[in-house]
Amino acid sequence: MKLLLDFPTIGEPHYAQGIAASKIIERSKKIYPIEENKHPYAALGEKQAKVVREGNTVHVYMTMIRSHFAPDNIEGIKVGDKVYFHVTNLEQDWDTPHGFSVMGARNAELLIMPGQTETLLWEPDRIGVFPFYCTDFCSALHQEMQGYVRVSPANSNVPLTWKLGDKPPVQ
Ligand SMILES: [Cu+2]
Repeated sequence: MKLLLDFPTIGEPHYAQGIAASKIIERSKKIYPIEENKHPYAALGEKQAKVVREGNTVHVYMTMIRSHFAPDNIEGIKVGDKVYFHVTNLEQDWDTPHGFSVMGARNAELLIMPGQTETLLWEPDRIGVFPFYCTDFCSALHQEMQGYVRVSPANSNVPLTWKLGDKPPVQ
């Protein structure tokens, strides 16, 4: 590759690389059309958001759009569960990726492009209330984009419920 430019970036702790925009623009994918999303755990609208328990495995069918998650409040997760967050970015504006992370997860956060669904596994190992949140700056309300999961003891019988905002919980 031909070196075009090389210099230290004073005052910044990272290095930079550059490439001609013309090499990228033609290959850039701007939108993942939501109607083409065939992910088996996608929620293609907030009405499809749900939480399903199968033994110790919990599947969260979650949506994200500026500036909230659905559901944003989940109860009835237990210590020792394997919780799969299947998070669908409902945006159909290009350049509006959202991120997803949950406190205590031992893997990297997700970066989810508009129209895509990605999955994060979380295995809560202690009781408590754990926030999940958007990790990619998405708008002025980015900091509001969060929710909570309550983790109960392994032997508790707290029912699995979830809700969005002030709506009553779904069981
Ligand atoms: Cu976001």
